[in-house]
Amino acid sequence: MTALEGVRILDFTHVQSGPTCTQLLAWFGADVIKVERPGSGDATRAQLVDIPGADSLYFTMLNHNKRSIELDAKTPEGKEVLTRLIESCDVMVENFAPGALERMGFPWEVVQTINPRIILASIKGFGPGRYEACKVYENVAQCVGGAASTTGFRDGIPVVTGAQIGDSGTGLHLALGIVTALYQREQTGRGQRVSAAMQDGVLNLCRVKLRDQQRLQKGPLREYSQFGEGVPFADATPRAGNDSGGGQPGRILRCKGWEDDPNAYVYFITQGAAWSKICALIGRPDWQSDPRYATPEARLPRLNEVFATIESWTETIDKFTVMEICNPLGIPVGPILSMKEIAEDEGLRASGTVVEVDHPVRGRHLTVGCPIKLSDSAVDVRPAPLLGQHTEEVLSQLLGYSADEVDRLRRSGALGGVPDRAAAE
Ligand code: CAO
Repeated sequence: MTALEGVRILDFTHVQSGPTCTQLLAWFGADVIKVERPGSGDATRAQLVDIPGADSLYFTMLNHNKRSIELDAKTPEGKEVLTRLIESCDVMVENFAPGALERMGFPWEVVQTINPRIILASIKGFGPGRYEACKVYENVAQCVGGAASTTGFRDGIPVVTGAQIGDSGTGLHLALGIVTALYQREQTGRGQRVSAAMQDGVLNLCRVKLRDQQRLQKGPLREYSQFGEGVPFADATPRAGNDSGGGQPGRILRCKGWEDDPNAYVYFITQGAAWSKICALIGRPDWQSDPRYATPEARLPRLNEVFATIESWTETIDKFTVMEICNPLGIPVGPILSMKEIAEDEGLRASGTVVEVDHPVRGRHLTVGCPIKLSDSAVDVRPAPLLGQHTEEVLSQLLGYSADEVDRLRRSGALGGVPDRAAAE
């Protein structure tokens, strides 16, 4: 048995943010039925295509373990099917542009009337207010949520991060909202609306930067490199390069081979508790007792010198050796792993976080499995569905349509053309 067995999700999501949410729910055992526009489906199926004729990795890596049906929800017949789906599902998830669901004729009031137990979960770019009607993609969310203004180096332009905190991050927030609402429904018997705005999700992940904004009003941020460099602070949390976000100063330091390998670096944290071990390791035992270096507070104006000295040691060995030496000593470090190294990482494969999946059209491909491990709910990562692969199965088995009725719906154009069954089998 899986954790969400018996929970049925009407998955009206597309692109990245919504699909990451419903994929998590599918991995936890929910029956996720992805509703897609006939003929084209989720736009990501055809984006960044690497194998002509096959759904892109963009799509296949975000839609594992789901079923797909083709349905034009704007035709009368399509609306009839959608209404039956709303009746029989526990959760409806969508991340259309603001107002799209309403234009389709399915605002919350209608959805709730059709099924008072349903949970309607939505992702939008912004919450209520000035920008609520705007469309938003990942990098916009990173910019308006405070990530870009605080990422990068002080003397450079704002930078967005490769971690998709706007899309996948908000999907994760929404998934938590959904299971929380399902839990509340156990007590009340009622569904509810769950909303997650991408700006809010990014800001939630940038919480420590809003912390620093307030600390700044009381004085300089002494753990930021610019403090030691004597560069005055302006009135907003600055970009802090690779400075550690917490009270334990850290930096990215060169390791052996950095001249040719763009990832021959290690993140090194000078945690107070490990200071004596660090001093011994880098050949500066005198720093343990020297009052200019002995305490974290005394070191703050000297971080550039401290890290340059540590780097003259890390430069002599490779990043994995740094980790092997430092870990037993309790010194927190981390090698900068490339995507190539991550793809080949035996530990990640053993834990099921990096998985190989067989797709009926594209063949074997690599994906990121479920990053959350439940001891009593095993995850079996299955390939993403082909467009409309389960249209007839869902209509007949779940909604009880007869073959004649399905035929009528297909002729109306609400279900698209005949699915490519050969490819699916
Ligand atoms: N049947 C009938 N119509 C369908 C349909 C279906 N099965 N699926 C989608 N549509 C229609 C929608 O109803 C909408 O029609 P209207 O414009 O007439 O209302 C239309 O398709 C386009 O939907 P959209 O506006 O959501 O898509 P878009 O490509 O224009 O915008 C995006 C994409 C992501 C910018 C927008 O959906 C959005 O802002 N979503 C909220 C924020 C979000 O999730 N962003 C992250 C995306 S991942 O980077």
